[in-house]
Amino acid sequence: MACIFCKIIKGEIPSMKLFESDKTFAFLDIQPLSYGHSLIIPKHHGAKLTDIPDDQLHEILPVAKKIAAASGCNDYNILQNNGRLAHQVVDHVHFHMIPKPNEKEGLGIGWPAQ
Ligand code: IU
Repeated sequence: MACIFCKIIKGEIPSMKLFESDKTFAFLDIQPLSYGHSLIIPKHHGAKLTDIPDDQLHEILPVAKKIAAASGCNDYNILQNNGRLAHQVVDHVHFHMIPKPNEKEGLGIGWPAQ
């Protein structure tokens, strides 16, 4: 299995894990666009959204909401790059949660602005 995100799920490659269930895995992005930039992924391997069964996607947004809330982050983007023209680089479906820190207050308690 050459997929790097499958290796992260299995623990063969270390990650800063934020959440795990039988269907879903979340970890900090290795090249964050902002402090707390996280990736929420289905464990089911598939390059594109159409490759993932619907029942494997149900937890994605609730987990993204939980991670954002736990970090005290109220302003954030959730995005999913699907396909090369949409700037997808890693061929395992993933959703970005990208915090938009408030310049004065940062992300909330314990999460400084960058
Ligand atoms: P994209 O949506 O496929 O363009 O984004 C891939 C993301 O995966 C990007 O933000 C990378 O920094 C991130 N990433 C990672 O967190 N860990 C890795 O080992 C690899 C990529 I490869």
